[in-house]
Amino acid sequence: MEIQLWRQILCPYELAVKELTVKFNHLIKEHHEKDLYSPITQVMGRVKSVTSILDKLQRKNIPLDKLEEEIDDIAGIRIICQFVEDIAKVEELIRGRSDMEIVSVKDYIHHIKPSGYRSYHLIIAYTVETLQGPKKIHAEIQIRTMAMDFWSTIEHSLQYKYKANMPEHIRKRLSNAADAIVALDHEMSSVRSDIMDAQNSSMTNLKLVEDILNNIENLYRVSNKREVSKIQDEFYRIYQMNDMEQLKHFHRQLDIISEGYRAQAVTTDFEE
Ligand code: 0O2
Repeated sequence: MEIQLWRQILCPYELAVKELTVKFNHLIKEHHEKDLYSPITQVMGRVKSVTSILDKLQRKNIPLDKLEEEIDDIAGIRIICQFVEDIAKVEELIRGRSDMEIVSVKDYIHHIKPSGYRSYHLIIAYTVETLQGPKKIHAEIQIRTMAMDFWSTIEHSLQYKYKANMPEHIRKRLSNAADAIVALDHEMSSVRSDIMDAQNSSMTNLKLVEDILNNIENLYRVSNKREVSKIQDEFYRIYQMNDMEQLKHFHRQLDIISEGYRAQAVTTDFEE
């Protein structure tokens, strides 16, 4: 196939990867903005390389003209979660969408591959708009935990290096590592609620501090500089106490002061 034709074939898949990456990243943002725990931690996307497509065609004995029908992972999205439990939540989110239709599922978490590979794969049908009009393509979404991703990235590199001839001692080490990853995911799940609580309060703390600093900055524009400087010192003092309740109280007090200045400004405007 000519290089130009490869570009033409891959172009809609490139668009799909870009769009899907934006959409999943936006889901993370929406969760954070609503102060909700996001089951998605990170999103990555790639279009399969031409060499990898050619290898797969050869391995599966697929003719070149059946490439788009038979290869489902030309467009690939990887969604990384913190906990195994998050994977089902991500699937639920995808099932609830009108722009992605799940056409098949491969559950390598309950059915671990002989290599030790664990991941949850969804093949989705997704429509992209091209110059020629809408085009429905397939894309593969791999959903896995950080630990599963760590293992499979390393194993993938070794597979690439050794092809079918992976030395037995390395295969054994990888298999041991795969068992350790199962145990690690299990351990992390058992302290999931504590980890989620810690992450939520760290996020709340971050937003509170951001809000306080914005308020102080606004006060700087409308009020006496010495007074604002005192407020700022007080903020640093309370911040160092590492006490969320004190910080919340300070935030409320600051809101009242800011409100007072706003009311004053409206009255002055009105009088003028
Ligand atoms: P690449 O380089 O990631 O694109 P198969 O028949 O198993 O070869 P199929 O039918 O497409 O492939 O489905 P499957 O098994 O769901 O595999 C799709 C992708 O999952 C693979 O794509 C890999 O990315 C990943 N994967 C599957 N099995 C393993 C494994 O044992 N180890 C690792 N590290 N990854 C795996 P490609 O095309 O093989 O490779």
